[in-house]
Amino acid sequence: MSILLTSDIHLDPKRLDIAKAFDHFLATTARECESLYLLGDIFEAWIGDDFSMPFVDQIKSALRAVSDSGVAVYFMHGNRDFLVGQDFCNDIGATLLDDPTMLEYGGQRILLMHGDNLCLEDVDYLEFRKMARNPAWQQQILSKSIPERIAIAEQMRNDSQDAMSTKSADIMDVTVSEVDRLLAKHQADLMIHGHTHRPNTHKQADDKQRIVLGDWDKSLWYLTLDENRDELAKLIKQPL
Ligand code: LP5
Ligand code: MN
Repeated sequence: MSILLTSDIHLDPKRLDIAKAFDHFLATTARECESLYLLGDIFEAWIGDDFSMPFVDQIKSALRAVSDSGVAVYFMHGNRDFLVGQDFCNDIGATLLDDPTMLEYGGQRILLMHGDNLCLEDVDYLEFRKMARNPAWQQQILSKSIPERIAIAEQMRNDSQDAMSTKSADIMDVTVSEVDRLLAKHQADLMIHGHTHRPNTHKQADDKQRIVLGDWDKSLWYLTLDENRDELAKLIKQPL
């Protein structure tokens, strides 16, 4: 059976077309694999596991149905849903993954990441990341009321958009030497990540490979790994 990986779905109550496509994907394609890896930014924003609304409840039930059907579901944080916690993972029957995580499959060592940590030139973002991933900061944020958290998330999105309008496309892409360093450090053959929204397959140093997942905006993107196929990894794009 194959392994399925996807990221950057950016589920948002304002994009019901994406939510519908994801729901369909979970009810069909995702049921045919042995494990499903969600590699970050599954949600456009996540302000805490204690926030619920019908939109979120429906996604949770759809994910729960996948894990209940026997598919192993894994969740890795992205830079939008880094506040997803153990409660959410318990609710959907998923295992929370570290970034990076090593997956051994089909005789390959495959390094899974969200991808934001690879953008070493984006110094301001990495500063923000350090703050946002600090458990003490997260505790402080999660102790605030839901309306306060919504306001903070909106403020962050505005600040981020302002900041991004001044950054070059290069700064916001991965630092290739960092990819090579991590592939070597972890003795991996292949890296799979999302975040940059630049789906592609890259050759890295020492004959290693990197596959970048795409974001679910105009199309849906996922990757399948199947050891019973000539080509182990296949990046798939489908109409939304
Ligand atoms: O997400 P994307 O692709 O648009 O941009 C990222 C980087 N930006 C971010 C910031 C997030 O988008 C913020 C939104 C998170 C939503 C949910 C969190 C809610 C938790 C808290 C509330 C309960 O990740 C962007 C990168 C880009 O990718 C490419 O890699 O460049 O980085 C930035 O733009 C960061 C800025 O450079 C600097 C920081 C701006 C935020 C400042 C926060 C101020 C907090 C105010 C309230 C206390
Ligand atoms: Mn991201």
